[in-house]
Amino acid sequence: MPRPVFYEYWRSSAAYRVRIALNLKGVDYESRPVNLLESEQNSAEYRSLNPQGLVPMLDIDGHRLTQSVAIINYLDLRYPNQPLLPASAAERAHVVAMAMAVACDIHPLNNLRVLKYLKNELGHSQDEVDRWYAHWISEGLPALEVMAAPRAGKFLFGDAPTGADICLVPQLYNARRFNVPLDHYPTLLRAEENANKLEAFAAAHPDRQKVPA
Ligand SMILES: N[C@@H](CCC(=O)N[C@@H](CS)C(=O)NCC(=O)O)C(=O)O
Repeated sequence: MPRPVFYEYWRSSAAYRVRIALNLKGVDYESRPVNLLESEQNSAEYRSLNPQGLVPMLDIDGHRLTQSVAIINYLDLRYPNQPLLPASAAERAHVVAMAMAVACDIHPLNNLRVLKYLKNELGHSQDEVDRWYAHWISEGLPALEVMAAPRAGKFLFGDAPTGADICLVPQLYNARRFNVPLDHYPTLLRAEENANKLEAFAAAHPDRQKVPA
């Protein structure tokens, strides 16, 4: 099988999630940058690969996979070493709920195209857009802290990283970029700190990616 090709952008948090999963699973891949600031995601060429015009997209095993959570799920089934979800149905639902609290309820509201629409089409100022961004993070993270705390260990669930940590770490990276205070989330910060001690997470950090010229 040819090497998987990963269409991504260094600062995309959805791509950051998949980089972590690829690293945790030990999958060797070729990175193919899609420059979001140059709107390459909207080119006819890229939309022919992903009709949604979003990164990431993973070309693997003859499949073109989109949606970070679906890609991570594929990788988890395809490479069962180091499972990213617990085996029990109830624990799995808990971990998926935490991942979705980020991936479905925080991240989409702060996506580039949403921010551009607020500014360019609806005429909001940069200050208002920044407040919007911070608002949805500050709305979502307190709930995630409460969800995670009772069953967290070194990570959001127990002592091994799961899909929930894979979604958390890029979201906290985004929060810091927009100066959102994070002091009230000890469980989230502990999971992040332990995650970033792992090379799979550290190597996926945006600062370690190739930035398009
Ligand atoms: N639900 C999608 C979200 C993907 C997404 O929002 N990607 C962003 C980067 S993090 C993007 O491509 N944005 C381009 C745009 O907004 O035009 C996933 O998890 O893969």
